Amino acid sequence: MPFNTISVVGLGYIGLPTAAVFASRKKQVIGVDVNQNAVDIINRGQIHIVEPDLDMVVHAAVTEGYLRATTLPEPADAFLIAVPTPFKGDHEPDLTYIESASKSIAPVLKKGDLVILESTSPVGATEQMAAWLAEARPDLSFPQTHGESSDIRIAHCPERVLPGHVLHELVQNDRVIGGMTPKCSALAISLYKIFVQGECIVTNARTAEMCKLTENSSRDVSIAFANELSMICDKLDINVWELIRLANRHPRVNILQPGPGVGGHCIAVDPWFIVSKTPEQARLIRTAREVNDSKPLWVIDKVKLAVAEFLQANPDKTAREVTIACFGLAFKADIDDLRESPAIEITQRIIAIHPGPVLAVEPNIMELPNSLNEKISLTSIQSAMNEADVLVLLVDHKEFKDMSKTLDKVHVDTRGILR
Ligand code: SAJ
Repeated sequence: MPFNTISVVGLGYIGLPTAAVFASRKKQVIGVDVNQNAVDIINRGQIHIVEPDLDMVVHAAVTEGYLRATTLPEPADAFLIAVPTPFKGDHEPDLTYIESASKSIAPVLKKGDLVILESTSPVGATEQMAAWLAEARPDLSFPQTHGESSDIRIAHCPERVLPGHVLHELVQNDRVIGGMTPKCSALAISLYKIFVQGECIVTNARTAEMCKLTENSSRDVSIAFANELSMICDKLDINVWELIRLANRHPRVNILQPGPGVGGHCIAVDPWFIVSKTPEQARLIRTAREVNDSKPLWVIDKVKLAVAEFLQANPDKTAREVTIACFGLAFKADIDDLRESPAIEITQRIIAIHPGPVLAVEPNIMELPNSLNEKISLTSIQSAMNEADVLVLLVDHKEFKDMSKTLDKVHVDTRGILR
């Protein structure tokens, strides 16, 4: 077997499940992370992130001795780099984590090893990673200079799993394999075939990089179309949810759903990697980002109008006496992930401008994040429905689905829950 030991660098939302799934196939897996706390938690058989069923798989992998975490890379036969690629300044991709991860594994590389970049990356990042590795290890040969005879094989194989369904999608999804040479791709396929049941489709590294960015940009543009429609329909006094339902009866139309904006760690970031490389050409992709990023502010204007409507109907009250309840804080339905959530941004803005009490309802969490917990209280659906004067519906969690039956209050419905 070519892979006795597999190292996964970056034990976050992608790296940890990937490490755990390799370990569940009885491979020796060394997980590497700069965060000592995360390393300690994993070595206790626990997890520091939220993903359904991941705790059980990690616990089994650690207790059976297949998965071990460390802060310092150790020799392995394959290295998968799954570190964050955020953007900096004017939406320029920040490759610092890939740079430090590649420099940290370089000293332990040996002839025959495979290095895979899994992090979502701008086009050219895999070649850049190969250059960093070659610079650190002049004694080894790399595909960019030695082609098929290189000592080290390198590929880009982007992850494409949906948060909340990671363990299922890791195994079932097709995988795009972008080797720097055909032999690099072939070795990467033999690695992924350890657990991937979907098809492994070969291309080159640049196309694989662009493919991942294209997938998320395609979704961002589609959501922007739905969000733009919602703002147009609001002006024209048309129910956008009904409109989309009707338009989608056309056999070749499939419009997505408007919302309060686009959250998560990927769709609101990845399109910028295309825009920053080709600003002149990527006009639609940039505009989609701007439309989606502007949606929370549009929602805030609607909340101000809703408060004004309530005050008009209740002239004995002042704004200080108006209670607003925000329903949902997560970045999408039925998960507890609050990071990069437009619902959080909107709730924070409401707290900043509204002089009266603000309540938050989020059935998927037990306590509020630090950014909110001193300013508002976490409340049950029922008490928020009773106490609030204005309801702001931000996430279509399943728990909110039958609110419409009892709702006779002023509200802003950003997800069409009450349609
Ligand atoms: N959203 C809408 N309307 C919709 C669909 C989504 O407003 O009709 C919003 C959601 O509420 C959320 C945001 O978009 O705020 C993103 O949610 P999502 O479910 O579209 O995507 P993510 O961020 O959870 O995961 C995406 C996935 N990419 C695609 O579907 C193309 C996933 O497969 C990727 O692996 C992941 O990004 C990633 O890691 O890149």
